[in-house]
Amino acid sequence: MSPLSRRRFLGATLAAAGAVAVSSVAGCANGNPGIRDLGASPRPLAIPPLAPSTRDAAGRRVVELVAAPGTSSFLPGVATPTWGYGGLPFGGPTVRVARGDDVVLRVTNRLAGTTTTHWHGASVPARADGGPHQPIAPGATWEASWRVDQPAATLWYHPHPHGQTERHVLRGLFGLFLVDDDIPAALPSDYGVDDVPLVLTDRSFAPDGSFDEQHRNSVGLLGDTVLVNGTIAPYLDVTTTRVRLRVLNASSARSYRVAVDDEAPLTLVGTDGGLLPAPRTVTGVVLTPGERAEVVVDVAPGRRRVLRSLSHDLGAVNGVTRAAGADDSFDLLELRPAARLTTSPPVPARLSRETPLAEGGRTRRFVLSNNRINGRAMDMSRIDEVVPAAATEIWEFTNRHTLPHNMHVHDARMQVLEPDVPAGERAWKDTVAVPPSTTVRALVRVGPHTDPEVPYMLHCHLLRHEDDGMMLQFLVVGAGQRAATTIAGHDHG
Ligand SMILES: [Cu+2]
Repeated sequence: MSPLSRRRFLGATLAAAGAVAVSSVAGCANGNPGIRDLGASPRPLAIPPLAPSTRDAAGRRVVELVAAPGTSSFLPGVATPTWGYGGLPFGGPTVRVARGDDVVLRVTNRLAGTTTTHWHGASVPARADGGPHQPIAPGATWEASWRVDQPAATLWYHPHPHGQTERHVLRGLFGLFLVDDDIPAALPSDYGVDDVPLVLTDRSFAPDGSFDEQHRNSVGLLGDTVLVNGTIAPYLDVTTTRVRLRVLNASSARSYRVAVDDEAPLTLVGTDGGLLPAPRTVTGVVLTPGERAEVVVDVAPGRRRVLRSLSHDLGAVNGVTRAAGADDSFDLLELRPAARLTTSPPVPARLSRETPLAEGGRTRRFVLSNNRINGRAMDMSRIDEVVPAAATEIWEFTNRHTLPHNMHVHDARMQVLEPDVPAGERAWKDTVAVPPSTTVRALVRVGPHTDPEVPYMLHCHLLRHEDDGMMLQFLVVGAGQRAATTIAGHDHG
């Protein structure tokens, strides 16, 4: 099959059954509509603009973001009501900050209802985290400020209102949040040229052109149309021999296995929390909702390559893998190298210089079942865990459910303990997949910010599950701080 045909392929099951044309009817079993072949001509990939910033009198970098409704045109001649940040009708500008910056993020809500803005993956004080305890009322402006002190990473921002996250993100409230530090100069880093953000979302459209927000399955809202940075069937003109792709899964429920052509080697250089200690050659990277990966793809003059999502195994049973979109294979982006390319330097053999987390702290156990954690549903007034700042602990997640889940820990630096991966090679994570009937153990370090009254969140990042209450609250405390036992005066959303 030609990678240039831009045909979308069904997963193995339907393809084997002879269902060649993608059909939403055929795919409806288990709530997966499949990926539609729109027959769309490829169009240039939209690149989210960088968010402008100013310096205030104190030298702080100030970024203003306005969340507001807009109208987008994804399908020719079809107007879709959407939400966006920073004047974009859908999605948001890329916020870019550097380690050591004192930053101020000022978010104004021009929506009809309350929202919040969470800095996913950022090490921030709990009051600046943007979770459900920092609501922004319609017309109000909320300010978050902190000193950036974490390694270079591809983070993102999105709403986190109590019970409403899926709807807010689905309508278009998400953007990238890039942290820079002294990145090895040899990694491609010209934003939008050889350092390219790819925000993966999937949507289905109702007959009136609006997003379909009704047809959820057990995993959440699964779309039949893939948008990369809001573009359907995108291509990218490439002018260098290597391109770095920063891939974010900003979807509600769909997981992707990002690959090039048919599993050609690609170079993984970073995960959620930053660069790997050393590059890894892989044939694909699975991203569940909220996860990121940075990959470097080599290209040759004039030879097109196709970034695709391939079917993969989420370890799920009874067709649940299908409900998370993992049976689908489809194109994401066509790379169109020019006839003459600028030669990029080789990928450095050493990337992150971070000291790996040390084992030895206490273990906390979290059992996932029925969209609950340890049998409990989210309660905004209850403190579930109190964690000492800067301790390294082992957090053990056991999925006793038939559904895939993933666990996002706010404010945390995480390294998953994999038997085959030596300590010095572990990736930095903040969101980890926990397939059914498995236990995932991760080293977790929170802090240095402490607050004995305002909690951070631990939750499933499949947005339907999060909204259903698959979330706990934890406080991070310093020596001598007395943790609150309940939270009064919160906004129930
Ligand atoms: Cu879940």
